[in-house]
Amino acid sequence: MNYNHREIEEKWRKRWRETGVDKVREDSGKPKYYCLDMFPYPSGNGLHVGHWRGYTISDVWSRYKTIQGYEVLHPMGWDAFGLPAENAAIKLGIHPAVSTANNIANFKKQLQEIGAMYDWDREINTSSPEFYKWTQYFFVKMFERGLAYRKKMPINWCPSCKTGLANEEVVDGCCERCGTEVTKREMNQWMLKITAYADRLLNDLDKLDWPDKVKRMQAAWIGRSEGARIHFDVKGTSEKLEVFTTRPDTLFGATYMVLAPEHPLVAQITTAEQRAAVEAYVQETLKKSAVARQIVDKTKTGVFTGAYAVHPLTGRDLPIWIADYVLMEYGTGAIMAVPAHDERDFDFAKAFNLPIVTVVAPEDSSVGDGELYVGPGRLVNSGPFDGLTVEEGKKAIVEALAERGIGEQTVTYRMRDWVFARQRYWGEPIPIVYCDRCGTLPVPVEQLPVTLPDVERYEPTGTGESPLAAIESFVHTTCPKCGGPARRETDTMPQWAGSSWYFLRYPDPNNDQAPFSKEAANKWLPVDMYIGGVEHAVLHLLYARFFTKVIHDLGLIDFDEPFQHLFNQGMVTLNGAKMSKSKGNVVNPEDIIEQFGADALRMYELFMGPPEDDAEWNTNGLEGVARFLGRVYRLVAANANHPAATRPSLEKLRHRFVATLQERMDSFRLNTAVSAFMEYVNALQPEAEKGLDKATLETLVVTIAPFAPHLGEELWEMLGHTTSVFEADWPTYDEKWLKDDEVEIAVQINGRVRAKLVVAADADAKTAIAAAKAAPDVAEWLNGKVVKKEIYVPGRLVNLVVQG
Ligand code: ANZ
Ligand code: ZN
Repeated sequence: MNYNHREIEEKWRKRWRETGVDKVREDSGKPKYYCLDMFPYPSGNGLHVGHWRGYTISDVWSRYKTIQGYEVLHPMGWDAFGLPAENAAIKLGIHPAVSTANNIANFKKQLQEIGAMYDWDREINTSSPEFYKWTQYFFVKMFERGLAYRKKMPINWCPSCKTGLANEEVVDGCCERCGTEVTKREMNQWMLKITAYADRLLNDLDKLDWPDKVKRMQAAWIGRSEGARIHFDVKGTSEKLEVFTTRPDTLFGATYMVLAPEHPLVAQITTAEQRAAVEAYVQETLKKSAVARQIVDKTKTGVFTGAYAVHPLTGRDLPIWIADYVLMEYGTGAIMAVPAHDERDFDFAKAFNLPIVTVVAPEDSSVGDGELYVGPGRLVNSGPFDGLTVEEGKKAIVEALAERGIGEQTVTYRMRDWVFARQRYWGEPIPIVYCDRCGTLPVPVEQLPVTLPDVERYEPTGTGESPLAAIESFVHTTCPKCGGPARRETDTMPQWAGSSWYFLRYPDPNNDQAPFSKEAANKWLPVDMYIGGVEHAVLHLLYARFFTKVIHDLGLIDFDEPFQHLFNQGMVTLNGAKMSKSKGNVVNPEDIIEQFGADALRMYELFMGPPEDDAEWNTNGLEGVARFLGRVYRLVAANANHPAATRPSLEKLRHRFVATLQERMDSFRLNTAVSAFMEYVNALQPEAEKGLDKATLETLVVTIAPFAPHLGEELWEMLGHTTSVFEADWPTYDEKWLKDDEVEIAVQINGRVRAKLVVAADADAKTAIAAAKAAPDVAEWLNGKVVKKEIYVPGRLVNLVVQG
């Protein structure tokens, strides 16, 4: 009668493997449910109990949905390309393919130990040619549609990883992976035109059941700004200077212009006297990160170019400066400065003694001339536009400019196109061939995959070329068009490529004719529940949404958003810090499973706290959960062979438990769902002497099975069932058992008990007093008297104070 977790867990894991209980049945006829984990990067460190929080949540949820009657797709795979495997290869001299395979084997073993219900027949690996063939295929399709293009441009360059980085991989001016400060470097880059999808990526956020925080982060990343472009003449030249502004209404307040130091016009317009100062400043700026340059309250620096622009409406001269607070990557890389109404311009004007002209005044004229004012109001000092509101002014001024052909309404995005090339080895080769005669050509689809060749040395060359460039047999190929000699592209795709569409592959993982069949994808997607860390709020989730939209537009799927519901689990901390191998504060799941069992670990992972919040690991808490599972085991075992007859007290507890659990599951409060079991078992304890009935035992076992699947199966078998508990039905409850009890209350008149009355225990004062007054004995007493005061003590008494 003792709970032997080792024996039970081993027994059921073996049984599941034999019966294939976790395999998806495509023909079951049940409604589908796709529950997906963000697949892991198989690192050499293995998984610690912190990683298991997310995997536990998704597995519990998948099993819950299974018992609820859904056909659940809950697959797992490996995001296997990327820098860490390659960096490890350089350090340890092991081929990335070998170390990746070892790491995958270890991860898989670990995941099987938590009893997770993955359908391993659908396992995918982004670094396998069968998979990356299709990643390359999507690149070719994008190339054909003009969505993949090559461009010489300054890119973020990590001097330590010796590779280009996407903007998304630069955090606070440093490389996301190694922390080295990122510099700029001019290189030919493959780019994906994600900006063509900016509006859809923004607008379709509305369709998604995602945490607001994540939606806001994506919206901020896309950064849509409505405004205008305005053209200024550069005085004494034929050059035009174009600015982007969100405040065309303040045009009359522009008193100077600012170019980003990298702006191409700088060299042309700078006067001889100013050249030296300008060049020095440009050099200085190139060393700074975009983030450092944008800090609002930092001291403003800049240099006058010696040149002037002409105000398009007043004809006044506006000195043209360069300053690092204007970024080349945003808008047009140039601004009209309006110091009276923009904080950064205001600080700059103060620092360099430039004029400040107020052109918007608040209705109560509480702000004086030359002071900073960023609020609403009416235009002043703006010639024919005086008196208009800010909104009216924007419209009228843009119209006036548009008539003269020197300005137009426009939208600008913060998001840039996606730098889609890395000068590294361990990634998907970009399937492009260069022919001297035919130009740049995609590798024909029937020749895919372009397989990653073996190399001797993984070190990036540092010349800006990937290690593949040194492999003659890879580089030299024949042109797919003319058959003449040609060269292959040697850059590889970024880490994010495979993860941008892997979720589409699980429904049809072995297809070698297409990335997936349309039918399979349309059947299973969108993903119903996507579970993973909040660190993917922007990059992965944005790229995956972009790929999905492109694939939709290629006609390969009918939906255009991949993940309907997103859940971000909180982190597990130890001593207040995020668990991580590098910090040395990890708890090893193997040890925990050996001592307490996988079921206890699973349940504890949920019990730690609200699933979306960070939670501190506490071994005492885990022990408590393990003891609780022992109690459940003994409670069921003691009654399994001779269940008692049903009785109302058990019925009531059971229906109430099911209702409570249901409510907590539906609102995804999985920690309180675990407490519901504890509350239920506590309430059953006094009933246990009289014995528990079959319905009580089965309800407990079926509902606990998603949380503690090994124990669930064991007890289900003990109750005489020969099929898996996951084929059982989720229990329902009857409202009638939820109604509260009735209680007997006393009715006093002037402090003396005159009658007894039965009311609902949760009756409110009004109902109880009305019932008291209407009671036969009481009504008699009240006859002809005036009730001065009515008091209700819930569950106890009604006191009526009467006169006369
Ligand atoms: C004149 C003006 C007057 C502006 C005013 C603001 C207030 P968001 O909302 O982020 O789109 N700007 C434009 N391009 C820039 C660049 N490359 N680097 C730095 N700043 C730039 O901000 C748009 C505003 O930021 C633009 O509107 C411009 O300043 C500035 F009372 O133009 B504004
Ligand atoms: Zn050719």
